[in-house]
Amino acid sequence: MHSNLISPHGGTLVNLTVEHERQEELKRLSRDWPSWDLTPRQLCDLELLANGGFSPLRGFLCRGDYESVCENMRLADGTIWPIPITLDIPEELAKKLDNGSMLALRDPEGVMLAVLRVEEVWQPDFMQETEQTFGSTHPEHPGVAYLTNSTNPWYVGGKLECLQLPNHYDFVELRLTPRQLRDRFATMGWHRVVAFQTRNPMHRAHQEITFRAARELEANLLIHPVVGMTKPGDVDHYTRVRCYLSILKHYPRNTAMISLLPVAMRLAGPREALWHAIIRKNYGCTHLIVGRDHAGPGSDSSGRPFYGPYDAQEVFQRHQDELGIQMVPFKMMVYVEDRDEYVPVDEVPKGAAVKTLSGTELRGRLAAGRDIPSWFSFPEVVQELKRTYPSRSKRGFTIFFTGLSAAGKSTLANVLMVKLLEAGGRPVTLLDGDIVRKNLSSELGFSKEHRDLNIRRIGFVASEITKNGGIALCAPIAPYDSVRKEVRQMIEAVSGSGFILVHVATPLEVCEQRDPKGIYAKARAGIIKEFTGISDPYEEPTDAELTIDTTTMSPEECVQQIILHLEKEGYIGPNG
Ligand code: PPS
Repeated sequence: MHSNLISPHGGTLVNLTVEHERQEELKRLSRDWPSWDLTPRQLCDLELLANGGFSPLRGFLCRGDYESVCENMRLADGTIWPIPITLDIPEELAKKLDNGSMLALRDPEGVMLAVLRVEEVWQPDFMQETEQTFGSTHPEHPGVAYLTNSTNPWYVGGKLECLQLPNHYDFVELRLTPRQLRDRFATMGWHRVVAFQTRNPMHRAHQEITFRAARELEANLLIHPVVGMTKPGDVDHYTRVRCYLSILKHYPRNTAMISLLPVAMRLAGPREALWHAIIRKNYGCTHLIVGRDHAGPGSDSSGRPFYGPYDAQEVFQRHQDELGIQMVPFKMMVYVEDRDEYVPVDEVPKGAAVKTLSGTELRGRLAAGRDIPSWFSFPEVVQELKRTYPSRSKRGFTIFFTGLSAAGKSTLANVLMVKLLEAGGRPVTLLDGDIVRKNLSSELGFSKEHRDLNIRRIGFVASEITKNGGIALCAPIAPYDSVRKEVRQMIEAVSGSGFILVHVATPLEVCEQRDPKGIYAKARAGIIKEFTGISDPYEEPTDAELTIDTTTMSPEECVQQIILHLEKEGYIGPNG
């Protein structure tokens, strides 16, 4: 144990907020400066830079520090720092900036939060960054996916002067800054504080870990959940915070507290564990609990984990002395039935029956409206989760028809809509290809770019409907696989599952023969260009939940297949 090496409550804390007078000056001067509206992730990074959570950083990384961090997990001066904190901007803005330029950083409402004194603008090598930071270039790794799909191509580095922290209106009293948390610990006389990092609801296993850690170290406990950005598809932070607050009642009075951490996770596993440690030290903690697969994204779709279960612990161990905060390692906890107790997997008595319940299983039980066992969680937590995740028969969903023109998409969608309305219980919205093109996408043509944009718009509307408990029926041609998958992801992110792709696979010859609008004839004659199936591609889906050929079946028969599928998957009950 090196506890006496650690000064309680953290070390030097950077504070980037400037005095009132300077703030007024910056506001005046900013009229002549370019400005940038921060993305959600950049807002999180800015908040932790501004409040000192990212001490010793004083701004977004410049190239030398960036490359050194990616390669060696250290700033150029050798200080340990494992995650690149960079400000990505589009080329158009990058071209306006030079060493010495000032860039106003604003929130989505246009409020100026900070000013960046530009030192360097450059185009990073994302491939190299993903390899070095995540040890992976797998597109299913959420950190890799973010860097590849959602990051602007230029980075701008420099020091920051901050005017104010980003505004938050939720759980305000629980959002303590590093300074406030350190002061609180000092006031309460908490000298040893063990932090528990989480992006999930806490159940009995987690509570046992925190109990054990606090007991063994004779320390107080800080539940320090991430409420910035976590893995897409995670339980939203509103629900989680309500769960944490209810769990807090199960700890002895004045031994544990909760504060929210507005960090944007990268899910970089071992590197992220070190980063979490530095952040927790800055927030005044002396210890951090590191469990199984800390800050890892789990496994890819073929079941291969991105990181070994205890990689993060090993890396932490190697750097512990220079981090200035200690790790409290935990093996996976399992429930031992005979003892009605959670124990680390390596402490299970020989032959004892153990139980675990995976996240996937938990989601499955909630979706099916089944019970969550009391050995797994607390009734208050289960109740909160059930409120947020009602069973599938009460959730929204999207049925996305795809297929050639005249394949029968609109007919099936219309019949299905009527059947669902007949059954009642949820609002139904039909987003038919033709109707969408008359309203939402009236300015678009049929290039790949415009078709993709059209489908993204439909996907966006459908995801809003699904999120709010409605049924969206979409019926565009949607000829391209990648954008269909994008829409699937968008909708699955808001509803767990809730996306049903129906391939209306009526063959081209039949569609052309039907030709109700005479449109195939025009396409053959070259009057209509880029016509799907004739002069433009249609990529057959390989991920459709249902494939229906309308050549020989009546619309009612086809729709019956869909209804049976919905019943089987629990989206509708026998009575609708
Ligand atoms: S897409 O590819 O999903 O954006 O297409 P979508 O929005 O479904 O629009 C297809 C309807 O527009 C008519 N139309 C064409 N379709 C395909 N290719 C070309 N070039 C084209 N030009 C006009 C066509 O009638 C489609 O209607 P449906 O209802 O599918 O028959």
